Amino acid sequence: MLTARDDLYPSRYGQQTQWLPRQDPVVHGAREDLLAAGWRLTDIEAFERDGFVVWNDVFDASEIQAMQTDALRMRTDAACCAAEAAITEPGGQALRSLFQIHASQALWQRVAQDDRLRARAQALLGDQVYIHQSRLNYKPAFHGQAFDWHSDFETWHTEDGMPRMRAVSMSVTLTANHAQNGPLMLIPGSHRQYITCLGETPQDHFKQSLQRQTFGVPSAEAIAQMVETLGLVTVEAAPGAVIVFDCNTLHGSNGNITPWARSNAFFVYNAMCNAVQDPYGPSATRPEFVASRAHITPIQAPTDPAPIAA
Ligand code: 6CS
Ligand code: FE
Repeated sequence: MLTARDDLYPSRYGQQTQWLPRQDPVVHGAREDLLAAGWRLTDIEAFERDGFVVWNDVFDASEIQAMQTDALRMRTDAACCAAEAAITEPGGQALRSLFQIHASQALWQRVAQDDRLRARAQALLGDQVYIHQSRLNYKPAFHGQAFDWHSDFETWHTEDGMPRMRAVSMSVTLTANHAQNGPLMLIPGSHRQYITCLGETPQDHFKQSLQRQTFGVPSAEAIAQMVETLGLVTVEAAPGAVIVFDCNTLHGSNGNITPWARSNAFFVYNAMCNAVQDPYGPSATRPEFVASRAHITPIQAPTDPAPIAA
């Protein structure tokens, strides 16, 4: 009999990488609910098999224009850039990420509530959902730096106390994601195994990991073996696409030295029944801007269903 605090996914202990089996479904909801929310059957099958799926042309040009305008506004807004939720690129001043955009900015709250995201996440996870984390990753032209290979769930479980694999990320492409400007790379099928990481979590790890994550990342050998077996997919997409990926799908992205920013807005939907508890690792809880904890309530449909506009 499992107790509520049994840790099915222990990580960052011992000397050896372990490959543990996933003990949670990938698609939690009923197929008819996913279809009713706008999932196509081929997408459901792809998500189940690969741990991600890409929807093109979800948001139209005017909606993307509104998001791009607001992303640029926030990037030059002194209050936004001074906030704890603003993370600069390692060793530089360029803005790398702006967290908690769903809670601090009206436009992004509206995007997070949108049926094309929220309703589809709710159907996939088979429960009401809340935003565990949101962020705008700017990956600026010339200065955008890499995101090392990782499973988000490994961090959210170990450092935030997310019990099970019942969360999904939805990444809206605000600019063209080319092969050259540091697009998201994913390992198809990697969501089915949980690769434990080595090394103990440093104190206040988020102050380093959000700039460059070196703990809670699988070993190079494990990544090489996964890629050898499963391959590697680079997502190239026009603005307005949505990259939907399971919380445990291994992903990363290269730096960006091109003149073209690769800016994406990420919303992480977690099932209410999977709300974060105490961290499963030894570290202290992370701040609210990285992991919602203080007021966990289901995200609702937009009160104003008008198209997204600045
Ligand atoms: O620590 C986190 O929660 C963040 N780190 C990465 C590299 N991806 C997920 C999330 O943004
Ligand atoms: Fe990530």
